[in-house]
Amino acid sequence: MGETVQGVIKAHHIKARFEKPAEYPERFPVPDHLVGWDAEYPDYAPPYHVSPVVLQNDSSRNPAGWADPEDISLVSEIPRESFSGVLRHDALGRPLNPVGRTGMAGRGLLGKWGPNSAADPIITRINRDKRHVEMLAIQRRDNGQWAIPGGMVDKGEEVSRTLARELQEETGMVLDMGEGDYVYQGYVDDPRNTDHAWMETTAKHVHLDHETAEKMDLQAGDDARAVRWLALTPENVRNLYASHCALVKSALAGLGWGEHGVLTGIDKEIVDALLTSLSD
Ligand code: RP5
Repeated sequence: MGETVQGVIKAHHIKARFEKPAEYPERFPVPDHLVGWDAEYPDYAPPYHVSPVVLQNDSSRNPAGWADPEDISLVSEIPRESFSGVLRHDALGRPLNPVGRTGMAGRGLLGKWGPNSAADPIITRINRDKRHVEMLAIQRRDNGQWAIPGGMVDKGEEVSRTLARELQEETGMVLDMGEGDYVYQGYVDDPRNTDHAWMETTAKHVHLDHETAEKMDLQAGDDARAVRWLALTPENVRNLYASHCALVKSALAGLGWGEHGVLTGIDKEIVDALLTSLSD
């Protein structure tokens, strides 16, 4: 049996060790064999970082703030589990990253101690003239990388609502995400992750026929520098933000074909060619 998308993302945990937002200090080095919390690493001394924007939104000081209190003893419900399963905690009661060490302590740019929930709407179409699969993508303002137009789940919000809301806010596209296929629910290898705060997501996929996709008006939202139908060349897929490469591969591998599926003939050839080149 091949690896699951969950397995691929957890096995890598690369961006959470080797990338970081500009405002973070350098991450403490974490070699592959010392990632897991059970591996002895007595010299491990990651810098502590919490972003000023997170402190400004500390809900124990600012009633309108979106972030947990910096003082963890003031957090009413410290997460005990997440999509990644039952969580471990350190001696101070802080939840520990379920994949392991990241070389950074504190929450960094993330508001919640433990899992920070996002939703990722994956919208694809086939461009038969260019023989490309294309994905509706945004260019992120924070680092210029191309990404699925996902975003954070608001407090108390249903994930299906987040998927449609983020899609509309970031790209202008109005779509019922209830129709989509579930692709993934779990940990994201995000460059903002720390030992005590990390991204998790729910990803759903909708494949549109070219004509329907052409009719949609696109408009980049505030968080995006640009929005476009991005040609999914192997290079573009590999360079997507965070774990989006693994999510897109899984979405495309799940596309049905033939009598009851979404793809027929030439479309299937185009998708299969991309998946083959991505498996090299
Ligand atoms: C990634 O961050 C998720 O996969 C999602 O795409 C995104 C959500 O964060 P923001 O775009 O709101 O910064 O980990």
